Amino acid sequence: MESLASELFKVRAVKFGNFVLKSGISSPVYFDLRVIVSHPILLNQVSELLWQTANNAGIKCNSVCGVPYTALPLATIICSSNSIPMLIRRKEAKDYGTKRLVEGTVIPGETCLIIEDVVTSGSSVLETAEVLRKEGLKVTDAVVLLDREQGGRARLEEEGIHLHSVCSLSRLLEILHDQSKIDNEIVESVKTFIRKNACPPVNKMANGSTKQVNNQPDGIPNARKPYQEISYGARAQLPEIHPITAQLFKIMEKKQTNLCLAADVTSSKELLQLADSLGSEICVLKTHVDILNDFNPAVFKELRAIADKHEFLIFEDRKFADIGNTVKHQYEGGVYKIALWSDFVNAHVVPGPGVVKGLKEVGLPLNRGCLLIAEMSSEGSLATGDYTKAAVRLAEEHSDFVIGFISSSNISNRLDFIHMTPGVQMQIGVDNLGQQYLSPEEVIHKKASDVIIVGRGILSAKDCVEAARMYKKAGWAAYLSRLSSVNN
Ligand code: S5P
Repeated sequence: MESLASELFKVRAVKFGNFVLKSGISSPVYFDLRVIVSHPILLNQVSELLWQTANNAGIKCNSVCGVPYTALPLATIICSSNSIPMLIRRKEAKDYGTKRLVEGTVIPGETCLIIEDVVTSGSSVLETAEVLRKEGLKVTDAVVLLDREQGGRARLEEEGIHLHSVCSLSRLLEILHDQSKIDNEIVESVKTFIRKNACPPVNKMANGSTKQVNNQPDGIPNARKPYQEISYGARAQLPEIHPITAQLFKIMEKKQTNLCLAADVTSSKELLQLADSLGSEICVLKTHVDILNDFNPAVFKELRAIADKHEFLIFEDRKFADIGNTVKHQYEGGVYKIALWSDFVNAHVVPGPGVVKGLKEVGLPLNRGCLLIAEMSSEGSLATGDYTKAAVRLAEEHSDFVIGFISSSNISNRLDFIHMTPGVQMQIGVDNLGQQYLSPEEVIHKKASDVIIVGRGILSAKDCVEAARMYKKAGWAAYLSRLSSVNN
């Protein structure tokens, strides 16, 4: 164990410092076991230790399944070296062919052992166990390399799964301390962090399912706590952030702008002219391709070139709202071929998960992203309360593709999600069709959104460039005052 700990430290699979986690919490320790695939000796050593731990615990199993993705190579090595059948759990069911969630030969009634790299709350192991159990398999044990001791063991036990760990976080700290790799101060700060961040208890529901207790304030799921505030630039560096969100945060920091232009014009020439003259003021240009009177594909080639020149992203505000199979075609094909030129799109959540799954099939291979419309700026909007909460949950379940929300305020404490808010003008009020306007200060500072979306506030001005500069300045000032008021 001593040599393994020292190797993990050496290859930076375990790091000490200050790491902002997706939840916005700063952690003094961070594990990234994905790196071990680049170190074959270590990879074999970890696999061997996992299997030894299973044997020492007297576990009998018919097959082994690694929690995707980090534990997949570990399970493969274990199965190959010990001649045990392996099962692979898919994260997504394929839309074609066999539609299986588990690959390999499943014999209902047999026992499958789960392998995982790190356990915190136990939720990843549970997710995999649920899928295997639905196939009729028995899941009674899981073997993990590292138990962070944050409540995962107890949670799994409640679900009938015994957790066996090769090493606990406290043991790892002890070994690294003995090897003089970390000092007392680090050991204490990690221990305090673990104590304070134990996972919340679990509610047993009447129907037998379990649900994490929401201990966040004000009924909105995971509303951001005021002390969790970091810059756009720092958010770009968050672990496992979507590449589009990372790119967007970097652009915002570099150009000092959180302004998205709603380029609601009906001629292509006007669209391109606007993009070029306002490009340096904005981080995103939002289009409604279907309002152009003279659309042709060459326009979007040109728009892409302008976007690259001025460094902004293109967001087609298509508001997809159909079943998965239809939105797939709408996104990929037709005359507009939106997926070809738009960095990200948005979708209503009214159809349920299918709309995201359909879009994802097209967008994921192209590295595109999607915002979910969790709230709307129009008077009498029905997107409120439970609907908004459902949108947040859907985003969390598909964060490999969903990059954030269209919402009037901050609705998720995950700092890797971006919040974009339309209905912004200097002059607050309502237009004659029910569009409601708030000021940049209100939206960015008070409501803690990230990006202001401005259309007519700029487009109806005498001088669009000057108006865009004014919104850019106001949005950025509101962001700076939010940062300083929260962090001081
Ligand atoms: O709730 C919403 C969502 C969106 S994306 N309310 C909105 O107004 N929008 C879009 O933002 C709308 O389609 C339009 O393109 C832009 C607002 O334009 P403005 O002229 O009212 O600033």
